Amino acid sequence: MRRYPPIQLQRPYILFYLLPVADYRRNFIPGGSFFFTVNLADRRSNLLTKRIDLLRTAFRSVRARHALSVEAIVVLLDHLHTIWTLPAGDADFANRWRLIKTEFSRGIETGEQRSPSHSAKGERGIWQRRYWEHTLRDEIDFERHCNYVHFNPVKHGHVRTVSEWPYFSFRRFVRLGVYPSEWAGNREDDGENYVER
Ligand code: NI
Repeated sequence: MRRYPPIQLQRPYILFYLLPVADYRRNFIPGGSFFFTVNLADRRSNLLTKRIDLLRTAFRSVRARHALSVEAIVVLLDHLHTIWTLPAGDADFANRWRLIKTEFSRGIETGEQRSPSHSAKGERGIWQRRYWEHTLRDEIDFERHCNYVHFNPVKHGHVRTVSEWPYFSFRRFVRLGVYPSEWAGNREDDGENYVER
């Protein structure tokens, strides 16, 4: 009588495909994973995508000097949303943002309008000084905010389907097996209170 392999043999394959999905959530560190919304001062500006090269350089240079894991990011015309993980015991995201903003601004020709508070401190007027920070609570919160980040270009009406947007970490997530390439978003994760102006 012919013997068939036990069905359990298939399990490693299933695990192989499931693991990467679970893996990205494991990057969550309690008290060390953050969601940010960071805005340009001028909301009619498109400097972030127009000078995406500068923004990439600014991120690269801060990452060369400080531990910083960018878990997810979307760059829109005038603002960005991103999820960072910092090493345990180091929650100094403020300094990292200061460096990124300063380096980006340095590459932009001067002459922008400056608010009185920017002028008073001798700062450039490219970025809004304040930004939104939310410390992610758990892996579910982490996952929801990743979904929020990647759906954002559709939310803002820049593209009709998620995969059309060029400036975000979506393709990395597709490679990891987190999303199918035609991922249509998860509207229930598209919370109203993630601070969009
Ligand atoms: Ni947005």
